[in-house]
Amino acid sequence: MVFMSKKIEKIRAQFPILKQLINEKPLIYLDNAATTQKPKRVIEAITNYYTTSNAAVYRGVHTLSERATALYENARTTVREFINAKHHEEIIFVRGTTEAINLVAQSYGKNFKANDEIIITALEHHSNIVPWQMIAEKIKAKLQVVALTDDHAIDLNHYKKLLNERTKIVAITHVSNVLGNVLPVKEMINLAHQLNIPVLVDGAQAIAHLPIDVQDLDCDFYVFSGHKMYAPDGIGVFYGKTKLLEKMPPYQGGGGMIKTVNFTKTTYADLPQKFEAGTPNVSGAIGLMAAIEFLKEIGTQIFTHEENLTNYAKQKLAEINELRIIGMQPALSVISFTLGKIHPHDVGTILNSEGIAIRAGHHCAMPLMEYLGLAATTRASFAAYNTEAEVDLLIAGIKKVLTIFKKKKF
Ligand code: 7TS
Repeated sequence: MVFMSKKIEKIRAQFPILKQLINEKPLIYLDNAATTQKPKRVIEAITNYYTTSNAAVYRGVHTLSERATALYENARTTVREFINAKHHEEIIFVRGTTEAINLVAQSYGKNFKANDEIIITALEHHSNIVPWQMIAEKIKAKLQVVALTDDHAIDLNHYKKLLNERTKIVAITHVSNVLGNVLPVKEMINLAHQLNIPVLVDGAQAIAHLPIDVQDLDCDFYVFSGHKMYAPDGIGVFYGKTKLLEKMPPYQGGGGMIKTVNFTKTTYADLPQKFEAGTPNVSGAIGLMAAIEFLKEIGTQIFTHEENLTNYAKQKLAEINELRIIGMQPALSVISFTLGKIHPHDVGTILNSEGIAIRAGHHCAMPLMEYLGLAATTRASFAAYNTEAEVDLLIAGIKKVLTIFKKKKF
């Protein structure tokens, strides 16, 4: 434990933003499921790039362009190794999870026909619902939603019943952004593959908290956002198996994604450029590479720290009578709760006055909220730099909320 807390202190020291006071209290940042803070090496990698190497990639014959291209492709290699993808061209840089899912829905979805079926789950973020709805509406396909069991796990029997020869794709989150539960994705992939159905896994909430091996999972697509794994905004990863990517039409047209263009016919570039139209986010990719180096350096034992911290927080929160933890499954780094009849926005505002940042609302998962019979929850989510002492201050903050509302006789 002493060893671990020294390690966490070392990690914290790498995050300049954590050193500030908010409302005269030390910042306690517990909104990591929304976005994580950035370590110095990520900030420095971006500054360095703009100080020494900034140029348009692929297009120039000059030194800076060559340097920028090499860095951009190194970032791709770093991502490939990080998720254990087989081929370099299977890593496509996108804006984030949302863009990656839209890409698959618009491109892979081009083959869908009326009455085809798309399977998602009741736990999905809007990003893994709306793009499918859009394509389903256009071609009159059907969205099928896997139900949850009474204890909020995926109902695998229902899933098995939904899988059939009309199913064209399964799109599932790896970890819920509201309840924090880890889905049995490997088993779900295996079941879909028995019917030759491809599976997209939304890894937005998993990538910073679990080791990811896309070959071991055998998923067909894996997507995630850099900003939830200590990297900058506006950069994300779309992984796809080569044989599927080769068959898919480009999602966007423009510069960089072509071989030849004339006014009657355009031929497309090979992978991965086929899916990277326009000037890419080079500094973002370099920031992502630095974030992966950071994650590699802190090592996977940090995941155990996050798990212990989540369990500790759950145990402490459960001791508060008025508080109800939402979700009955073991959680990974995310805890949602309600506090009597106090609105989560009020909880969030009072916690903010104590320097504590949490999220309140529907967490872009309105169908799940409806399923749970709730309008909103308060959500605390953890990252590598959070500590037990911060959880204790969260608990004290929540007790303060209760005291304020008791005085108001709410
Ligand atoms: N999928 C999941 C499971 C998510 O949690 C999020 C973002 C997204 C997709 C979309 O990611 P983006 O980077 O493309 O926006 N989730 C949250 C959240 O829980 N609070 O703020 C954003």
